[in-house]
Amino acid sequence: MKSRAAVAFEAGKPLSIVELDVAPPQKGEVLVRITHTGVCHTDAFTLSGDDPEGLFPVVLGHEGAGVVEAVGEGVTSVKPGDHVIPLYTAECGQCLFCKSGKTNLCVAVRATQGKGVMPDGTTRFSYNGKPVYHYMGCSTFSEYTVVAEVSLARINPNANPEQVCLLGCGVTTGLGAVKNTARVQEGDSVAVFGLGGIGLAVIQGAQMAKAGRIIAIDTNPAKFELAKAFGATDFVNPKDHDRPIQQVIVEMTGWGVDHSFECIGNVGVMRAAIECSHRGWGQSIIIGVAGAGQEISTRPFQLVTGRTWKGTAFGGVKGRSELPGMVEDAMAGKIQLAPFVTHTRSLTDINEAFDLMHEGKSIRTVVRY
Ligand code: NAD
Ligand code: AHE
Ligand code: ZN
Repeated sequence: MKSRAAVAFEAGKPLSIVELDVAPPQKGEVLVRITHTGVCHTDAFTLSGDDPEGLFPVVLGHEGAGVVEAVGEGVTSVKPGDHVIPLYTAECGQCLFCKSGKTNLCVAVRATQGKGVMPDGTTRFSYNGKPVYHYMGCSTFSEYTVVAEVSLARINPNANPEQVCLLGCGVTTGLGAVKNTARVQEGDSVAVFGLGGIGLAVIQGAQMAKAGRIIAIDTNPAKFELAKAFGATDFVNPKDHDRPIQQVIVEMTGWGVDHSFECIGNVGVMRAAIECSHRGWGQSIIIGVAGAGQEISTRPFQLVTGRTWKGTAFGGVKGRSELPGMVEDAMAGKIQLAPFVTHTRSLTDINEAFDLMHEGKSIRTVVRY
């Protein structure tokens, strides 16, 4: 079948709106009609050419919501008409990782996903007879996409897809990082570096956990207003200080914060984030994705003196088990999604979503088909 799609033909170039050919779903696969997709910084990161797993031409996008159009052989957990959110972290329930009870990092389709192909090693997308790669097992920048059955969460059909698509990545990642990875407790102090969709979701999660002080840090002060609305108590622009930002945070708090979160993808800021965490028990959670060749460093003394460095993918959330409940929570007003949707665009204007992100004007632009 034909599908309208925004294709990244080359790194560093705008997406092209074209009509792709989409092959039918094979065994264990599902054809989904995407109705809405967010644009996450990770899409821009891969488009930039900095992603070691980046492949071109590719259909990017991993923060979508849609409706099942058709299912391949053996698919039992979803049927045509079901409302779904594609998952870049699958949940097969069978692999060592799923069964461990310790992680959400299912490996059922991860290896082929990282190579831009379906589990059988081929693509369902093509353009002028040539294969076009899949992305993160989702490829939500195509109206019709094919994903593995294990990469779909079935959700309440009455949910607002323009908002709940953000549970496909940004908001879930931030909330989950607080709840599952850091396990923030009532009264804890928190520092959040980077106030995009991820950082603001961390702030929302910290407020839900009844954190005490929530320090919001960004070089773009325009982000502070929304951070305040989500519950941040203190606002720091590193550009206002002539000393390392970790020093500023330690001075503000005495010994540093109980939890810090890096939501940018900047290895220098990752260092600042661990170094502003509390002597003896502070921890820092890396959420940001850093480019090929980048490495983190700090004095080992930072860890010797009781700090813990951690990371999180999709906030440690198991998508098939947990996303349906999070969608219910959003519908019940327990999770706020509306403030994240600062802009909407049609597919033909999807490149504006990237421009708005790079200009620091948007939190999330949601693209509708
Ligand atoms: P975004 O571009 O919307 O937000 C980033 C924010 O960081 C911006 O507000 C920007 O002004 C701020 N910033 C940039 N440099 C800064 C600096 N030196 N000091 C302070 N603030 C600075 O991005 P996003 O969509 O919120 O994503 C954030 C990061 O999280 C990206 O690296 C993305 O790839 C990553 N991410 C990771 C996961 C995961 O599962 N681990 C999930 C989603 C996104
Ligand atoms: N491809 C990159 C890594 C990218 C990465 O870390 N992705 C995050 C999700 S970002 C969502 O916006 C993640 O979940 N990672 C775990 C995984 O299995 O991909 C690289 O460095 O190769
Ligand atoms: Zn993302």
